[in-house]
Amino acid sequence: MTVSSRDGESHASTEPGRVVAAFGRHVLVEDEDGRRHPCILSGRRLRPVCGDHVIWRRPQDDSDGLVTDIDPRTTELARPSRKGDREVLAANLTQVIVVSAPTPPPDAFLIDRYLAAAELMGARACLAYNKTDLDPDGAALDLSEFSSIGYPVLRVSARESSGLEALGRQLAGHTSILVGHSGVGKSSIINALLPDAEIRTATLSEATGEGRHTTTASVLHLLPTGGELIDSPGVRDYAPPPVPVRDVAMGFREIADLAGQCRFSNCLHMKEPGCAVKDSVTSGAVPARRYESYRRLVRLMENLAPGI
Ligand SMILES: Nc1nc2c(ncn2[C@@H]2O[C@H](COP(=O)(O)OP(=O)(O)OP(=O)(O)O)[C@@H](O)[C@H]2O)c(=O)[nH]1
Ligand SMILES: [Mg+2]
Ligand SMILES: [Zn+2]
Repeated sequence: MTVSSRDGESHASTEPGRVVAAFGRHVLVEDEDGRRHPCILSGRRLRPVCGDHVIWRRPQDDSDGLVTDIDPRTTELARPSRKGDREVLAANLTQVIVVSAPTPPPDAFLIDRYLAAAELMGARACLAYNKTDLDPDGAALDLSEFSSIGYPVLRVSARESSGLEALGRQLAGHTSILVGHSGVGKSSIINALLPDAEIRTATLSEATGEGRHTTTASVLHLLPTGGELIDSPGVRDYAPPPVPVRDVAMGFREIADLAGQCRFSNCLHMKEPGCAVKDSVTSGAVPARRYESYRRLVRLMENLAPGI
C-alpha cells in the first residue's frame, strides 16, 4: 500500500507487524501475511524486543523497512541491566518454559529465579527437563520439588524426539519462551518441534570453537501445532529485574499462599516472630531449599533496589 505525501514523493503507509528477532538496531518484522522483513528503527528512543507488536513502514525498494512505534506490552521478561534498572529480553509472553537437563549440571536456584520472574510478570510457567536419554531415572534433579507446588514438568529428549507431543500441547495457544543455561538444548527442542527451523536457527547462531551453535539472539517461531515459541540465548545466571523486597514473595507461590497467616501483615518471612512461612519450613510443608532461594532473592533485591 502506498500513499502520496505532500511533496509528491511516494512512500508506504504504516502497518502493524511483529518483531520476530532483534539484533541491536536491526530487527526482523513479520507482516500480517507471515512474511519477514529486515527493518531499522526510526529513533534512538525505540527499543523493540522479540515478541513486540510494532508499527512499521514497508520500503519501496529493496532497502530496510522502518519501525516507527511499539505497541504497549502485556508482559515483559526482563533482567537487571548493568546500570541497575531493567533490561527487557522479550515481550508479550504468556508462558515461560524453564529448560534444564542433566548436562550442564542443573541449578535449582536458577530455575526458581525464572519461575519467580514468570510469577512477577504475570505469565504461566512450566519446566522442561531435556536430555532424558542421558538420565532415564531423573537422578540429576529433584523435579518433584516443582511439580508438588503445581508447575507442570515435561520430560523430553530433543535427540530422541520423546515427550514432544505433551510439550506441543503445553505450547498451543500461548506465546512462550525457552529459557535456561546455555547448552541445555533449547534450540534443539525448537528444531525437534519444527523440522524446517534447523536452517533458520543455523543462520541466526554462530559456531563456537567446539563446533557448537550458541544462540546469540532471541527468535520467535510459529508452531505447526499452534502457538508461538521464542528461542533465547542461554545464560550463566539470571535474576528477575528489581522489585521491592515486599514483592519477592509473589514470585514463590507456596510462600505467597501462606503470607496471610503471618502475625504481621508486612512480614518478609526473614526473622519476624509468628511467621507462618518459617513454621512451614520447620514442619517440612515448604521445602527448605525453596525458602533459601526466596531469602537469596530478598537479599539480592535489597542490593539492587535498596529502599523501595
Ligand atoms: N543427549 C542429548 N543431547 C542433546 C539433547 N538436546 C540437545 N542436545 C545437545 O546439547 C547440546 C546443546 O544443544 P543446544 O540446542 O545448542 O542448546 P541451547 O540451550 O540452545 O544452547 P544456547 O543456545 O547456548 O543457549 C548440543 O550438542 C545438542 O546436540 C538431547 O535430548 N539429548
Ligand atoms: Mg540455542
Ligand atoms: Zn512471614
